[in-house]
Amino acid sequence: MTGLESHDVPAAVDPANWELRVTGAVADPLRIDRSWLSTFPAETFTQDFECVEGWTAAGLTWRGFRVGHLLERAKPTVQSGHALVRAMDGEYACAFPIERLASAVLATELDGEPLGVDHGGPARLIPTESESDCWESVKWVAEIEILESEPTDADTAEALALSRIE
Ligand SMILES: Nc1nc2c(c(=O)[nH]1)N[C@H]1C(S)=C(S)[C@@H](COP(=O)(O)O)O[C@H]1N2
Ligand SMILES: [Mo]
Repeated sequence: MTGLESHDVPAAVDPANWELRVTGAVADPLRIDRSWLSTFPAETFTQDFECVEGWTAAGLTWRGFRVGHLLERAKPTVQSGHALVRAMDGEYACAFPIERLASAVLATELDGEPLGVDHGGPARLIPTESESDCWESVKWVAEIEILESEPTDADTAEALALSRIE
């Protein structure tokens, strides 16, 4: 019991073959597997999660890796100001200003256990600021694409989340 709601896991989500790619406007594109990810400094924090559909999960304790540490390895170009975080299921993607993304955590544990696939494991993005939208908490993160201009059509997360209301 986490307090999070349960949603279907899309068929394309395959945790056994998970890796995270950092692509786009970077000097060094990365493919990060679980063992490399585990060498980055980890941090733990507790937050409430509130969905725009009207439910809240109180006091979730996440553990994971600050996205900024991954971006330091990839070296975004000086012109890059945006990023698109894509889920393993293909269609779902959420845009961020790069500074906000750098402060987010890629969580691999929830409440002291490995994050299960039902709640976005192996890796779920958790923005660390208090003001964030539920659809920014991207489950099954597979790719961070660094961009020099703000994505429009590819940023599907808000519309998909709002389409679930009523
Ligand atoms: N890949 C992906 N991530 C996603 C979503 C989604 O549909 N696909 N929905 C978002 C929304 S709107 C919410 S409220 C939470 C739901 O998280 P839960 O399934 O763990 O309750 O996931 C967020 N992350
Ligand atoms: Mo949501």
